[in-house]
Amino acid sequence: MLKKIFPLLLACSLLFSCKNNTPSIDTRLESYSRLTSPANNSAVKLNDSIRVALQVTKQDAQMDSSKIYFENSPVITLRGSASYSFLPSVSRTGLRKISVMTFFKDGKTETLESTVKILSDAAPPALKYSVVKTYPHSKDDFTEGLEYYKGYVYESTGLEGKSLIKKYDLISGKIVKEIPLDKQYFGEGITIFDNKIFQLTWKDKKGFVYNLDDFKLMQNFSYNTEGWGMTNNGKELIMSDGSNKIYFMNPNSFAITDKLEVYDNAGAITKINELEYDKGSIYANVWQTFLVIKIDAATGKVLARMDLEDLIHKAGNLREIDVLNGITINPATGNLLVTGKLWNKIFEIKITE
Ligand SMILES: [Ca+2]
Repeated sequence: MLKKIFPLLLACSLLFSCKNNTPSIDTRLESYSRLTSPANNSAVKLNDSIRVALQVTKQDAQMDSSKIYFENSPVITLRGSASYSFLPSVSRTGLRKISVMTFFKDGKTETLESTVKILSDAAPPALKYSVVKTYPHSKDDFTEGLEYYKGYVYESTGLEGKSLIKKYDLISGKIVKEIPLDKQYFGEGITIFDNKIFQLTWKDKKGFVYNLDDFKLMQNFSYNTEGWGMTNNGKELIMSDGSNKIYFMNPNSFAITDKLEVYDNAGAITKINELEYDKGSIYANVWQTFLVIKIDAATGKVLARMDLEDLIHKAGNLREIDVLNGITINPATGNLLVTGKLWNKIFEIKITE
């Protein structure tokens, strides 16, 4: 085995030196300094300052000046040292890059980078709720998308071979229209915009657009991530992909126009699933939890959280039902309509703060 590795290493090193035409120890790659702050992947809260500190590690090296950048925008140029605290100009949560370009007196220039997580500056309060009404829901439906629109519920369901889109009456549950997806697709979030239904699929990176009136397929679109939840803000489609990211998408070109990274005051909230936009906020199911979170659609901050575990026990036989998923607004009351995969009810809940 060793005999095989040694010629390979030799070949690699020869290739490296030939390609780069440099000696095997390249002094230009020698490090002069290291960033002692901020530590990579460290957390900073919105409206907190970020401390940058650089330590010269090479003996006799003398710093001339250094430039600090936040997300590639210059913050300050310092002479003779690189220790500085600044309040970043940022209103959104998420990962951000700090870089320091240092000039040494012998002509060496060195750039070091670190990433910080900008967290929310406030713990999300726990919202209380009460169930004001229940409506029927098919216990055969593996709910992935739920939207209430002009008196009818539109629902997209998952699983290959079982995925469909249906329209039904909220109060009676009576089905008005239903179409299956091709067997290879696992249906995910839906939203209604511009008299069309937009639907995501889970892993195929392919979405569908249907005419709202007759459910006729109008076109396909593609995206680069998994497809999970969907909603819209009256201008853009909004989608989740199972991470802590929420994407805004142009409804005509399907280009991604913006992206949020969702954080509360402790860290990223991942597995964001079904969505519902309402007056500048996005309600979201968090997969495999009992939580609905309320996200600020402008910043990514988690504004509030709501634990719906109580509903699971009212939603059918526990051995048959799956997770909480499916959230929409009843515009007549302003209440939320929520359900879950294979649940036998939709619950109308009123937030009581
Ligand atoms: Ca929804």
